[in-house]
Amino acid sequence: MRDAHQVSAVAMPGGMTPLNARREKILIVDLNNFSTFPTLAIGILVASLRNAGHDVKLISPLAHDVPAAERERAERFTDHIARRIHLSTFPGIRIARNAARELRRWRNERPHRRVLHETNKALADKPAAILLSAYLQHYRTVKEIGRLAEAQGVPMLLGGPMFNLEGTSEAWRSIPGLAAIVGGEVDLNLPDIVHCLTEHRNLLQFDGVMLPDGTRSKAAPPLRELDASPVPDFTDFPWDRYRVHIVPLMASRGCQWSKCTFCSDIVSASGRSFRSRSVGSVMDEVREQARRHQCTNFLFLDLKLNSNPNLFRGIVENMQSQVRGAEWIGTVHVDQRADNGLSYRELKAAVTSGMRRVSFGLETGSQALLDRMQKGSTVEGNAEFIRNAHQVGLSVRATMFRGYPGETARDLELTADFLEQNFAYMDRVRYNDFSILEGTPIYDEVNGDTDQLARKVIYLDKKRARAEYSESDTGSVSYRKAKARVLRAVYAINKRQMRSSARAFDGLM
Ligand code: B12
Ligand code: SF4
Repeated sequence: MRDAHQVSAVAMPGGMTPLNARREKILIVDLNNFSTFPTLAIGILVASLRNAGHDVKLISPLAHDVPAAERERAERFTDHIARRIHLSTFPGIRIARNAARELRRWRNERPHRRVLHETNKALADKPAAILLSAYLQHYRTVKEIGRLAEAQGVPMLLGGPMFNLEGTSEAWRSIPGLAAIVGGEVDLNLPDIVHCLTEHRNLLQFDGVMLPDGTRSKAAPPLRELDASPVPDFTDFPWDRYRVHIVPLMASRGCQWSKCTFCSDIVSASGRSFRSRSVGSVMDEVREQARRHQCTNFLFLDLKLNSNPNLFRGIVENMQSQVRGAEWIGTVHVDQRADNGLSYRELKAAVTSGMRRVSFGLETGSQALLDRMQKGSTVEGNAEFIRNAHQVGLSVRATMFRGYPGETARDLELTADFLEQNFAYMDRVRYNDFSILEGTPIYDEVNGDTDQLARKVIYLDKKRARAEYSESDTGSVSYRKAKARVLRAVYAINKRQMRSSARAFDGLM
């Protein structure tokens, strides 16, 4: 028998109010398993349900000894070799490398026995529903959990950053045990959705819902009332297992620029269109989380913390008065606005207010390529930013990629020049192979049947929302030589210890 305590009435779409909203047992499994901090989306879901009176149980794999992947750290020579193989364009190596990649992906995406075991145990308690927040690489785990939920007669609700893409929900909707997929930000209406689910009412009254039979409601609009989103509840995460206590938060969602042709963040459920919170609400959250977790370290997960320079400045001005000794990090975009919030003086003030590390999308050292990507940045602007940030005391991290469609040996040479010239000012470079993700302008370009790029598409992986494409001209000797230079420069940067003031934040981004 379920608990059936009355809770305060919750608002329904169109002003309906359920008369018998009950306290329900809800099970949530965190499919992300970070070794260093709790998952923001899960904290929001838990808080939203608990604030409405529900009894939430969270399974965090780390608490059950499931190994969590560490991200970046000072690299060894073996990391350099692994990257060279990973990014190889030499035709002979490519075939073996691709097979090894597939194998690794298959291994990484295997459902973890312990997660399934713990979930099954919790399902035996007959919660009213099980909720999963999934990245697309979690498909097989979600499928297995769906089977377990179905066997126990517990409805499963699925959400996550990419389910606002119709093709993706479509590719996932036949998973067993699934009651519905939700593609939208549910900070405020999750209790209503859960209420309808457990009462077997029509979920299509909510925006962004797809049912297993393929029927769906209209797309969910981006959530505007961000200040009304609950303070995330991270109390069930295994804090004793984190090497340093760090609280993740978001001061804004989306990106004010929103133009980069490759960017899939801005097509995600929470990344569509820019919205920012008030400084007051961000500071309330900072203070409250510091109190709950005796923690002074914060990780801003905003796509672009300087989208609204006033918000960035507000954080800088207020942080120390809210949490004495606060240290924090975030990601910015070095755009060309007259006021982008990233002047030398502003970066210096940020360091005084506890900022220790900054990450940004450098992408390439070629202006022509930056322009083709519509990155909105200049090579000189990026270089100036890196030097300023380093000089004021920040640890600088940059993300970059190889293989943007049409990239030439010359583009790579310029990238190598850039890294060699700015080597001394950077702590980490994350250098990946380029992926084309669904919903992005570049995806539409390669997916279109009229464009010549379309001929290079190998296949569209709908479940993972990405296109695999073949590259031309990247196997040439000059391209490979230039790439080897870039990789040497990346390794020279990454093998160093990072700035000591920022070490608590190593490997987080
Ligand atoms: C910050 C971030 C990180 C951080 C922290 C991650 C974290 N979860 O805390 C770090 C750097 C660690 C990280 C790592 C990775 N990330 Co990441 N990350 C993000 C980013 C920028 C924001 C995530 C976030 O916190 N959003 C804020 C919350 C509030 O939004 P949300 O998660 O969408 O949740 C809302 C709704 O979706 C909905 N919802 C969510 N879950 C559920 C569940 C139910 C039942 C319901 C009803 C609704 C619902 O309501 C929520 C509240 O509004 C997103 C981009 C983006 N715009 O989302 C990428 C993103 C999530 N990451 C992505 C990826 C691929 C990764 C990596 C795999 C990258 C890599 N190759 O290493 C790793 C995975 C690490 C791991 N799992 O072990 C992809 C996932 C795409 C996919 N394939 O599904 C994204 C979308 C980026 C992208 N566009 O490609 N990431
Ligand atoms: S600046 Fe960053 S978040 Fe904004 S569109 Fe470009 S890559 Fe995406």
